[in-house]
Amino acid sequence: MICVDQIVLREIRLALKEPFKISSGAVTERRIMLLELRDATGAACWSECVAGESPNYSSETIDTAWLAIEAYVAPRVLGVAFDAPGDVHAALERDFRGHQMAKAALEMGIWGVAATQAGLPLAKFIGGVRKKIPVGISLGIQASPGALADKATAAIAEGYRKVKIKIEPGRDIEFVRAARLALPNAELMADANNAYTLDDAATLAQLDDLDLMMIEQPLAHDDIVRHAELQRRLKTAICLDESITSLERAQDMVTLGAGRIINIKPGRVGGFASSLAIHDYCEQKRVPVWCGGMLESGIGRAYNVALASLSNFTLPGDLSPSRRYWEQDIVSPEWRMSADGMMDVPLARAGLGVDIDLQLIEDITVRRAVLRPQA
Ligand code: OSB
Ligand code: MG
Repeated sequence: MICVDQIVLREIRLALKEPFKISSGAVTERRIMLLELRDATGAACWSECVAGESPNYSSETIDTAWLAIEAYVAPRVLGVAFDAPGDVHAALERDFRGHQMAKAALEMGIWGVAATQAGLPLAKFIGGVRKKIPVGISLGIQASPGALADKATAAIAEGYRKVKIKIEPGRDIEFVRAARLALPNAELMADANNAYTLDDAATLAQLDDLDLMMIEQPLAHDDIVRHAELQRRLKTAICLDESITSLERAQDMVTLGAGRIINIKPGRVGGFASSLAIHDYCEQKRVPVWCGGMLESGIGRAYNVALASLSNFTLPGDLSPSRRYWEQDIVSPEWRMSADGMMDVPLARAGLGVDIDLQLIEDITVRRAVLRPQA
């Protein structure tokens, strides 16, 4: 049984080493919401909300998520006894639409608390089978094809097992081609973050000659049907990211042939129970999945790494090591990648498997709230 009796919300500021630009916007400094959950038995765990500063990825932002957690998510959890963490998702979905990232932040924290309570590493607790995970890098939109080719070449030299290239109209075919010419054998893919419409099908079909593993979310953020039409016109596999917000949307993708691969981000689908359900469904349908990233701190990374240890996470995830994003991460040890592009799943201790740098977090906290059960 698990019963959360206190949640501390924090907003921290963490500057990225370099700006990250996608088709719908750029970010230079992350505003990150952290949660510290305490169970009535004293077990505690941290979690992270992946909502960004502006609503360019999904409709959520850190500010909407803060409000949603304070006003709607936390009251459904605080002082409520759950038999198992797998029960929390349904309780948060009942008569409560949307706000997946807000819900996920708390739901995942409860999985973390439960793993800690059970004395198991989070990966083991959720049924993970991998000891290490293949790592890919997501490269933001660069100034020129040559600059992109240099970054991609450096990433492969560092050991990354996949390079994802952000594209947008006007910065697509020539950019990806430059990377392909520089790296004839590398695993490359493109991510458009909704920058195209079906009218661009002929442009996107030019990517078919560049031997990509997949093209991620070319069309609208909530579209399935048009992706199915586009997939019929492309040889390259479509991978959906933004459109998959639940198990049902994953089923729709498979049923309609709207894509052949899913990028699972637990924050986007409402947490771990939903991620596990999508994972299991995809495994049964022989649809490979991989773990996406939202420029998480080391706390969010712990959850993603645990999730990516499940059996059907067969493709490299967007799970770059701490050093790629931050001068100093808020956990220790920091997340590292080996020279052959693998990240160890922490299996030696219960819970997240990393220590939280509370002093650093205190120093960069700009807002804080303590939530307790209503009297
Ligand atoms: O579409 O996968 C995406 C970051 C912010 C918003 C959307 C996306 C991304 C990434 C970053 O690609 C991947 C990472 O965390 O390294
Ligand atoms: Mg994406």
